[in-house]
Amino acid sequence: MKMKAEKIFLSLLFMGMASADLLQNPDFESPPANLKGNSTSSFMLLSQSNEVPGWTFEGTIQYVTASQDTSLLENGHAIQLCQDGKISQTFIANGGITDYVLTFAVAPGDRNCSHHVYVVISVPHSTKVFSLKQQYGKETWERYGHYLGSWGEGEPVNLVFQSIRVESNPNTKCWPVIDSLLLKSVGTLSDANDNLLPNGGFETGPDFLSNSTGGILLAENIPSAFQSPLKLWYVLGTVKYIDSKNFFVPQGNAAIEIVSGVSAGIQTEVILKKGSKYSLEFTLGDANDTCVGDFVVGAQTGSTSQNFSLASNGTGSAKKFSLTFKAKTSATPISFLSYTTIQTRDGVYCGPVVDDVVLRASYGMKLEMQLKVLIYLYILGAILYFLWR
Ligand SMILES: [Ca+2]
Repeated sequence: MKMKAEKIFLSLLFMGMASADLLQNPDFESPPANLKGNSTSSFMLLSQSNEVPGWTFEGTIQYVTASQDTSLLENGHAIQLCQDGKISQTFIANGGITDYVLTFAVAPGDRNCSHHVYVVISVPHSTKVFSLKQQYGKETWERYGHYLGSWGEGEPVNLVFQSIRVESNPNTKCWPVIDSLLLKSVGTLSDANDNLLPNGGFETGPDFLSNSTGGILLAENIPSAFQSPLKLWYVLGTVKYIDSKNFFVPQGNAAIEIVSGVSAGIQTEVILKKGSKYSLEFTLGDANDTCVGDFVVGAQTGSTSQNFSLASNGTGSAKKFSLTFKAKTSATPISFLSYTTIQTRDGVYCGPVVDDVVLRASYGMKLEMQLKVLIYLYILGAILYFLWR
């Protein structure tokens, strides 16, 4: 019964909806008109008369076809942003005031040149640079989640992907290749029972790509929980957004795995009653991704921090922890930071999983509230008594 109630609650909480149809040809599977079927080359230079449906471009762009001799096998076809390469598409926002979160896959044009490959994603009033300098997975492709912005019904949004030239040789194969774009609109979160952290279970984040098993990387974003792909939390360092289909997730469909080591993690801020006591409960674990080691996670509430340890044998474990604290200020930051850098035998960066974070007014405060209600009722009763007399 409790499980069922939890499920209903979770589905109510998960207000985001996938909007794959917001973008036209998001995986570049509709080819340019004169693509030769028997072309032996995996890379085809596009010209103004030979565009990819749905997209406009500038500079040097190549249409990439997966073949046996290439590691670029994300989804059949992709786009390489070469020198001064830029592709764009305008989509129309289709909800009330809604946040838009993008998932995309990116790879260097050649397996041997992941360094110094950059992709710039921009929309009106926002630009973000993604670097492939640090490879977190074992595949050539990395998937990222990115907060684009917030727009109202009917607003046109021009989404642009472009390359940056960082190497002296412009003929390099190393230019970035992008694929599998997935745009999601995220509505407001409903109140999560008496949890003061509405997205404490991390169920609202970027959409997972159906053809990918490795999770989605979330790069450090500006310290605003309102401009993050992970609703209400911002990211320090790099974390991985993991799904229950491919990883061990302690609660619901998604959780956070802190993968980039020392002082990386997630943070949010809540408005609390100064001087009152609160309890913070959370689950730490491992994602069942062969991540073996001793995890140390610092849970910070306001200006105080406490470390929690968990020994992982990498087969999927979870343990609940809790702490109580007194709010010293009304705006109180809450964060979970990892103090360990671990790689699996395959060289995949991994680390502690955080999930199911619940913040509540502690028992003392509940009593205080009950007392206030009692006093209020007593005064009301007294007034009524005098009025009736
Ligand atoms: Ca969860």
